Amino acid sequence: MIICGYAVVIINEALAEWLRITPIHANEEYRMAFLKKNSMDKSWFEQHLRGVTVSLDTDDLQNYGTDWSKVRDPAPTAVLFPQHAEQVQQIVVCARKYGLALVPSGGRTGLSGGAIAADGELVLSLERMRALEPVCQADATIRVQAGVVTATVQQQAAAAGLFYGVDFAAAGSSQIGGNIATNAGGIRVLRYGLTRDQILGLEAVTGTGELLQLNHGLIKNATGYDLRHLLIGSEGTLAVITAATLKLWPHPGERQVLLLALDSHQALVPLFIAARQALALSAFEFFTHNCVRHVCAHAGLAPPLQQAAKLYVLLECDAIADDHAAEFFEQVFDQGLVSDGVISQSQQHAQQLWQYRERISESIADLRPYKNDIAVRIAAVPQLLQQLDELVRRYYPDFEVLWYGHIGDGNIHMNVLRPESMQAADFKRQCEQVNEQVFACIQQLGGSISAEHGVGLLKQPWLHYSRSGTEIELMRQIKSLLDPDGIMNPGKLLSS
Ligand code: S2G
Ligand code: ZN
Repeated sequence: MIICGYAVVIINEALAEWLRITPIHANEEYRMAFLKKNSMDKSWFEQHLRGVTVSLDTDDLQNYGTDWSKVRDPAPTAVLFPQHAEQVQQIVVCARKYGLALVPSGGRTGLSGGAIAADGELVLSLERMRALEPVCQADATIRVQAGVVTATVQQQAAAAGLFYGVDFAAAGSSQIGGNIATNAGGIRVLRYGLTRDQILGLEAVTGTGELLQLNHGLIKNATGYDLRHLLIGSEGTLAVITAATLKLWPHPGERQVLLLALDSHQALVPLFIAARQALALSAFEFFTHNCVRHVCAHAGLAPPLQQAAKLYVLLECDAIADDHAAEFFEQVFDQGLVSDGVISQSQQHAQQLWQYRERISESIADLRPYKNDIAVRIAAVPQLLQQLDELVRRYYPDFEVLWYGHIGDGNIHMNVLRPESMQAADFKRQCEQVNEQVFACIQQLGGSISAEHGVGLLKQPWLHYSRSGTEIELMRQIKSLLDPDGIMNPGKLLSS
């Protein structure tokens, strides 16, 4: 074989044309030679992707090539802005033909590096695909394109007297397509489930360039494998989500928030059981006192209670009569589960109390914490917290660790703050060493090393703690079927 890069490109191009498939193993070499040969300038895209908006601007490459994890420096080749599914198909077919990697991109609020483009990929941004249809009252659904912001869906549902069940702090920036690709959870999974549970119809373009219309908004459909659930949570590695039909719920009306002080994490599950029996719960969250300290400093808030507590529970339920609330509080106080508490007196007060939980993440974002987002069955939460507490004391004696999360679905966020005296690289290395211990606990409890933030780039080395070798091989085979050229978000979720 002639060895110069140019000749390799010619041979590969002929091969690709003949096979209509670019062999993934040739991709890197082929791609670099291709980029060089074709100097991938604006005219190349105008020629090969007619009608598709493309940006090669440095600012766009920097902005669209990263996500909230910032785990690698962005370095995409270009950012593409399709307006509809047919243009997404056009992009996939072109990427297959020339062996170019695609990174689907929504609101880029991900925390595991799933939307990072650091190796010359093409970022496929869905942000120009923002169409939404009117709410269908009969079906209690809304059909939206992938680029619609989560908060917009919430507003459209409320305007129609209905309720979109998924909510989290980043809802004002995240997009529905990205929520589906990562199966986003949030604060009300306890009552409404995950994003997965809201999807009645799904439109997507697979890595072969086929356009799928899945389930068509049906509630019942017993006609074989449910392919929408294969794509939900696949992090852009199988297909590009282009639209969805979302389930809407009856609006819950006025809600009550109780913020309760606890002396021990052993009280968490008994309190959860008591609350679920006594109240119509929609959320049951917890956080340690140092979370309150960071939120109060960040947001300029007074502490929620006069006396600082070891940890807190914030629960949300349907509005309750004063005497019922007092009765519940008295019950759990007498059982020694809580030491203090406050109940919201208005919807505005409820929203104020939510700030102590919802603003934790933003209050420490600048400190670049090392994040663990783990899950076990609710019954195993006390044992997990006990084991992790012992690990933290042994391996992180000088680190500040913030614990918060969603007891109502077994999801714990363990955020470790880097000591000022420690270099970022040393800190990351030490945290990753401790991961082996943390994830061994998770594995022993049958838990998940990534509850809601996805695997992306960051959690890949530890996937085997939650998924068996057989499962990982099956995932690889499914990927090779839906993305035979390996162009779909390569290197994410499954190591290449
Ligand atoms: C939460 C938000 C992201 C983070 O607050 O429940 O999922 O900081 C988190 O971990
Ligand atoms: Zn969370």
